[in-house]
Amino acid sequence: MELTQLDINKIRQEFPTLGEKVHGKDIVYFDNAATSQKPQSVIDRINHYYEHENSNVHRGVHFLSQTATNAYEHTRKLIQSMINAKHEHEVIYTKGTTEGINLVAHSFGEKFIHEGDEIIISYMEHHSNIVPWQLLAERKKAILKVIPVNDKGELLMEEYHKLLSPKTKLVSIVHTSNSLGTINPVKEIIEAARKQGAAILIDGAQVVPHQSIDVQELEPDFLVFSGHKMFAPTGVGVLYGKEELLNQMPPYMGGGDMIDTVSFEKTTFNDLPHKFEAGTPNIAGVIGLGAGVEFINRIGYDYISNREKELLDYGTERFNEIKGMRIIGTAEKKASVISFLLDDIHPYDAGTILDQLGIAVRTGHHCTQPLMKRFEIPGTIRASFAFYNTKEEIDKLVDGLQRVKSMFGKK
Ligand code: C6P
Repeated sequence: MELTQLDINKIRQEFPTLGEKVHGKDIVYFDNAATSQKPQSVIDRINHYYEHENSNVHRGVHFLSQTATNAYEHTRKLIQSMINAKHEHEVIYTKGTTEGINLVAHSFGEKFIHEGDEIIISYMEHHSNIVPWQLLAERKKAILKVIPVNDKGELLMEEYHKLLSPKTKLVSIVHTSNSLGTINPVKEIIEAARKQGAAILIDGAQVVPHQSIDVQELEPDFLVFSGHKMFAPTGVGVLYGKEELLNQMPPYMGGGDMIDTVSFEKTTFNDLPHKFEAGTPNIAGVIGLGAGVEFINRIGYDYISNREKELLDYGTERFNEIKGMRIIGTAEKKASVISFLLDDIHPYDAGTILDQLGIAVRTGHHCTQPLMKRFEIPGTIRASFAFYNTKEEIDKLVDGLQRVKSMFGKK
């Protein structure tokens, strides 16, 4: 679908929070990598569920339960089609990316990781894709190996190929870095891991909201992402896993809905996907996630990624006009994230002044402390754009940064 600037203004009106005032100023929201804003259609869909459909799923023959179950399962179909999964039951609902990775670390790790096995991650992983593997490595006496990055914030692929060996049992890599914006060569990463017989998990938290992903083409074993970064509510996300592997993995949590039969002597488990969805799930969240996917479908990934590329290029150009600007993360392939430092001004101070101007950016280590250590910095100021942002908003941020500089007596 071809969208004009006029259309963007109209779409912005669908997001109530984009009309908010902060400290008396029109809000400029550049913290989309932390969480995106929600369109009215998602908010309305959640309200509709609570007002007209509220009931538990998979448990009742009554009308409301059937209605809620249908809506809940409809989202699964939408996700299946969005990522082109072969089977609907390869889509497992989680709380988000973090829970998806922990599920795999526990369940896959329990079955397939043994003493001396190796797990490969990278320097640019979010803590969610580091700590679960560290805990697993400790439990199993396995070894964690880390792919280094160059000064532009790109993976050193020759080092990756050297780290791979028949001992490698799992490679878990972020598709798009939340701190640097780097888009990793996941196809090459997956193919090389596959040759060694290793399983591959892709952390898709920062890609699924921006770019279309086809799991049958890429062929990861697992893909995880969060609803709240893709216009949907918090507390809901997805673990995609290949059927064959998921079937071999033990349950993560025990409880209602994940069982077939229970007796004190022996319990048997439900089929996929329910085996991994114990307890009453986040029904409203899942239904809201479906509305988020429908929103993305309406706008179209092509439009989203083209527009975000335009914003990234414009932002990078404008930021580079500022004296004392140091962009951290200058990879050839980048998503719409600009992380930077300004002279020797502490990111927290800059963030606080920008907030007074109504501008929301994130400051700090962005849950990537090892990466910050690699660049020998305490953290960055991060502006992350969504397709609904505008060049005028970027201009406001640039003016704001000049203001920050002058408050610190910088030329
Ligand atoms: N990054 C950011 O501001 P959860 O919290 O489970 O929805 O997502 C965790 C996560 C995992 N991987 C990547 C690449 C991520 O970016 C995130 C979340 C947010 O950058 C919050 S720290």
